[in-house]
Amino acid sequence: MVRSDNSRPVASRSAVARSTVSRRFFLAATATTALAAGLALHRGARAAGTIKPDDKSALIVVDVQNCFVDGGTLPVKGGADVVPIINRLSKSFENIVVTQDWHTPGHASFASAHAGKKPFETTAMPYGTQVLWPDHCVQGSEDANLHKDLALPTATLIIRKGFHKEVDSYSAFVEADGKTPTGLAGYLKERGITTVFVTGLATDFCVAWTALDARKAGFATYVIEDATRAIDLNGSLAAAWKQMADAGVKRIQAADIA
Ligand code: VGL
Ligand code: ZN
Repeated sequence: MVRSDNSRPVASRSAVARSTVSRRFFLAATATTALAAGLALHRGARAAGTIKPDDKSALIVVDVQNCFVDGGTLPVKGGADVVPIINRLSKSFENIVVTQDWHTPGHASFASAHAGKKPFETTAMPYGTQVLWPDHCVQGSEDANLHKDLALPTATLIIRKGFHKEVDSYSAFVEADGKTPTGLAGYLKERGITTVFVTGLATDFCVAWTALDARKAGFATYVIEDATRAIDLNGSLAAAWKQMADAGVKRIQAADIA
């Protein structure tokens, strides 16, 4: 406990000098600690390994597919880096669900399906603005397969999404029309899951939309940031984190998981 000098009615010169030195040191140390704590809080960090998933928790592994890593049709920078992190995390989870982006040939989210449009431009769809992508993750193709090093033998469900030709589905819960469920919420709820931890690709699209819909469906929701990688198109990553924070999605790191 730090005690004020005023509590000493008489102080010798040397005691005052000593206390000045120690107060200065204390202030400097406090400022440094506060700064470090501020940075840590800003990043959502907590003491390592303090979140322990239980039997009501599920790990959701979003779209860790060939299409989203180097050599794929819509590569996300550093996409393959999430594979060993997710494999390690999976050992802490009793319940694991995997998703696959699973488009028809000529899917409406492909720029090639819209005359005069190029990838990464947008178009108006009946359900809102749609970013147009290169052809990717076509059903049954090698490109749509899960990454070969993803090792999740205890995963119990693979949910495929984006298979309606005229509707995209970034979210693993609800298609982009905002109303067609994929069935994932029902599966998780029937199995008594209350908390989900979202990982995979891409942070600012399928991971974010999945996390936001998880909150809407009533799940406590964490995104494990370093187990995701982003596309970051026109500020989409910062916007996604803002939306997730506003919705009560908690941003954590893999080291936070016990
Ligand atoms: C995704 C763009 C298009 C994703 C899927 O998995 O984040 N992004 N389709
Ligand atoms: Zn897609």
